[in-house]
Amino acid sequence: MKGRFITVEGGEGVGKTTQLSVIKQVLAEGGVECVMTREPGGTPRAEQIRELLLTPTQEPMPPTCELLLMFAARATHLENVIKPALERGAWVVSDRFTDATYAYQGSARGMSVADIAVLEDLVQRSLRPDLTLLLDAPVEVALERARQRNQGQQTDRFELERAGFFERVRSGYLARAAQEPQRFRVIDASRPLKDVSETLRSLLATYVAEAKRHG
Ligand code: Z5A
Repeated sequence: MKGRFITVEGGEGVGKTTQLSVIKQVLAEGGVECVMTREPGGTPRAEQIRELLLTPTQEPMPPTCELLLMFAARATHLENVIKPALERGAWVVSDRFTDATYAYQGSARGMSVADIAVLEDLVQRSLRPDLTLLLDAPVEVALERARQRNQGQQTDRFELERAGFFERVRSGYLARAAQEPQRFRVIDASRPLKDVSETLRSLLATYVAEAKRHG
């Protein structure tokens, strides 16, 4: 069976990181070797770039700088983690990938979608996720979860943004899901944790079974 590339997407605080353990467990039960990773990050150099992206500083970060750093991190992540894993037949699950760039830098920051597409082609060539799990919840629900989680912790550069920014992120994601319904599965993440986990579990178990049939 060839490797599959699965991405997990959604706005701040929606519950992506929490659900990664469920995803890992379902894939293990399906007998699939799976590499769990994240963006921005996933390699030592990409994690350094993540620090640059998330740490608030006096010097404002122009949106173009933010966009290029996202793809710089992605380039090393792809070459050193994602592609080698897929080539040996492993499955890769990434907590965020390029749909986040379209939602955050494109929809929310207003960067040109055409420019993002040029960088996507340059860095990824033909590589795109096989399946994208989009966890979706109203912004006020997700931000309240993030607020509870972050108590006593330092706020990162994205967490300083206002609700309107995260509304644009959400609508950007939903628009992409509507454009590519065969790749996206939109999951209502506003429900209780165990219901969201159950939906993911059954959806992924079906996906693994189909992948085994198709090779
Ligand atoms: N970014 C970008 O701009 N462009 C890009 O191309 C990429 C990223 C790749 C870092 O991402 C930032 O980079 C991100 C976008 C930007 N900033 N933002 N926003 P990140 O993925 O590393 O961000 P994070 O801080 O790790 O994740 P997150 O989005 O804030 O949260 P989450 O992973 O979706 O949520 P969680 O930590 O799993 O859950 C939040 C809390 O809610 C936690 O206490 C859970 O226990 C609780 N929870 C989870 N699910 C539920 C349910 N169903 N009910 C009740 N409570 C729940």
